[in-house]
Amino acid sequence: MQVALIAGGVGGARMALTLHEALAPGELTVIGNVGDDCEHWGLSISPDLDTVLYTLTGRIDPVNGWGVAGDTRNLMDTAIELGEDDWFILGDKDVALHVTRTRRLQAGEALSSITADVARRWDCATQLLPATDDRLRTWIATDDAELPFQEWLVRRRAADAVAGVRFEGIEAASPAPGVLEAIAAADRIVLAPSNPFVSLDPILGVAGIRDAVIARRDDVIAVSPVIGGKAVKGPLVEMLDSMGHRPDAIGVARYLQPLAGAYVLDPEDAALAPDLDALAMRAVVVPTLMKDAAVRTGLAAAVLA
Ligand code: FO1
Repeated sequence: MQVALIAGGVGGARMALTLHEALAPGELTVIGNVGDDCEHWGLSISPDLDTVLYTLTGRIDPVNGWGVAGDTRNLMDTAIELGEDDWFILGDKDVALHVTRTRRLQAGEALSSITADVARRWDCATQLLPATDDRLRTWIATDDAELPFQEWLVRRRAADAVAGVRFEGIEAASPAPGVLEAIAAADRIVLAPSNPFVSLDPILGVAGIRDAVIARRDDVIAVSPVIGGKAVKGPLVEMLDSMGHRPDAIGVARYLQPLAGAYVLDPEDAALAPDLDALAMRAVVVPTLMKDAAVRTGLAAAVLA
């Protein structure tokens, strides 16, 4: 069975692991968000692609959900002594990946090629594709200013209410090699429990991707990133509210309605299932908090059924 997962953020990486564990090698393709990419200390960083790589290869820091487990901060400590910014944490092992990516991008290699090579070297049987090889950057509009995504999320701790989101470069961006093919060839397309505004939209907004998913709506299933009115991680509920959407699992379902014919709700939200009828979305109720292998197995079975 071929499965394409559209994924961003920590929820996207956990869903990738859920499907990766359930499927045979080579059956899963993850299409990852690059809108969160940034340059820091001169390094090219792709947090969402790296979080998938670290999660699928057993390297992920289980507490933060990003970065490498047990990583040290020797390089960072010295960089700070020398006057570099201290607000974005880069562990030593993580930096090694950014060094190789930066060097290879500067030599003219595509991000998709570098990502595939890293996945191969780390024996990752799942194919990981950036949505695009072109430069795409998410900007967050607040009442005072427009901020680069990581400055808004990490430096300012998502404290500023979101008035809007802009994807710099998206009009000119083309899908990376294999992205549209993976969507067309998939038996099942999964929209991860990711923030739809800042994790899914910068993927879906790349030329042709949204239309390719809509064309497959009957085979598309979205997993709610909201459980009991709370986001599993990140400022999604506040964003739903500030951007005029219902701040719960149905608010997200409405937003994804044109794309997905089925929607997974956690049992905590089972009472919301009838609301999906009006959206022509089939309700699937199964535990979605991917904290242990038993939940991941059950969620994968429900999504792939
Ligand atoms: N998140 C934080 O909250 N603080 C950090 O200092 C931080 C550093 C960081 C470095 C590399 C990386 O791949 C991810 C990092 N993240 C950090 C997480 C990142 O901001 C978010 O997971 C995603 O961008 C959200 O999709």
